[in-house]
Amino acid sequence: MANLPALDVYSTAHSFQEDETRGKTVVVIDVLRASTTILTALDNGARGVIPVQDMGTASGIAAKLDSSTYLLCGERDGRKIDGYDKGNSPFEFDTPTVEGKTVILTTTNGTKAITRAAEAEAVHIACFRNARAVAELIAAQDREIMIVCAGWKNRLSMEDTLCAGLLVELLHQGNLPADASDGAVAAAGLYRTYGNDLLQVVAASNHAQRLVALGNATDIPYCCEVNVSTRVPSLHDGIIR
Ligand code: 3SL
Repeated sequence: MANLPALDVYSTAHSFQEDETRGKTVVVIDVLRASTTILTALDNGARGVIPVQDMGTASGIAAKLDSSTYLLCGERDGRKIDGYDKGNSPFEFDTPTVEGKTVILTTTNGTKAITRAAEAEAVHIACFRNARAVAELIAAQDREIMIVCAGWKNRLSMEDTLCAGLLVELLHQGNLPADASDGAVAAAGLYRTYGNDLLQVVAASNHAQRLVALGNATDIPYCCEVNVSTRVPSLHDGIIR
């Protein structure tokens, strides 16, 4: 892809200032599991996903909606929040559950990263499952790109950085420009090193191990499937569609 806009990779939900996003395209990645779950809910017919930072905001939004129209969903530290309809496993968001519903979602890191990017010109949600579709869309937008990995509690996550690297590789097809940002070079290098063993490397990551301990091992291979969806979820007026 020729004449690509400048891009950088940010390693956690808090590694950027909110006002830095203005005028730019932001791609938020939370492979395990918020961005994969958002994509799955929309692929399975959800009307939209409202990402929120905290439970108070989630209840406030729910209180204004007809209870038959939404699902209140989310996790803290990987566990479904007590009293919520669903947690944050993509397998909870099948068609019979989500079709026609608005999903209100609050997660430990992913929805924080998304809401912190809300001042951007465009905010897209990426994971392995839709990486190529996201790369094609952002390459066609003539705006500086910020790839934001959600990470885990302000620490880098292997799976999100690998997915950022895949996006960089798809965009630059192995030929990073001489002035590429350190973030882009590091993420692309990580992907080049481990991309052929994606599932194995992600399964060994800190967060995958946490999910396995919580009984969510089957989420990991699903979240590691690459380019199986052509949908690019995007945030508009606080709702991802
Ligand atoms: O951190 C997040 O936003 C989550 O996606 C974490 S979990 O995979 O649901 O535990």
